[in-house]
Amino acid sequence: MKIEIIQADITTVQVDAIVNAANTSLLGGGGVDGAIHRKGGKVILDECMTIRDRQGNCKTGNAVITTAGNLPAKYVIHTVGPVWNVGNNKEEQLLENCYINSLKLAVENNVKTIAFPNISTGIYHFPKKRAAAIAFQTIQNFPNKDYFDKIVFVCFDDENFQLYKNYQTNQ
Ligand code: AR6
Repeated sequence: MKIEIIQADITTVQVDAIVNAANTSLLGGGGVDGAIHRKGGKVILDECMTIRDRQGNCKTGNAVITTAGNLPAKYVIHTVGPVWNVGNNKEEQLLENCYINSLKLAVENNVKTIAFPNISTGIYHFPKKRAAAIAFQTIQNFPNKDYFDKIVFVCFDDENFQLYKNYQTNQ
């Protein structure tokens, strides 16, 4: 399994699945979630609504999958990151769960290439350095990691891009 780090808008990335940093409603929002729904089109929202009708809200740390509408990817895996609250609400474990549950769904859907945004590090204010370490460690510890051809960390802001590059260099 190859790990790639790029600085880009995740809606332009050509992989089997991109991951969305969603919220429990699954109905869209700002940040990367807004960009994915805007560019992917209504089909993504329709599928999210069908999932909501079936199971209700998506709990923090869990993930669901839809098709990707007009995006170059085949699927969008929507996961709900924790809102950072001084670290007292199991935020680290919940962020780890986001990566694990997204990877599990990917394996179940024959996704061989997957791109992750820096979940929770925008509107949800998770400290970026800790989030980067969790992202790397969780992927490296995933039992089925060699199932994947490629896992891409898509950084948007300069700070995250530098942190991910440094983390990889210093390993
Ligand atoms: N491509 C890749 N990364 C992006 C993009 C993009 N187009 N746009 C932003 N980022 P955020 P969260 C980065 O706020 O913190 C939404 O309203 C951004 O720089 O999108 O998990 C949801 O509906 C940051 O590093 O997600 C939720 O309510 C990272 O994506 C809430 O925000 C995550 O930032 C989720 O907050």
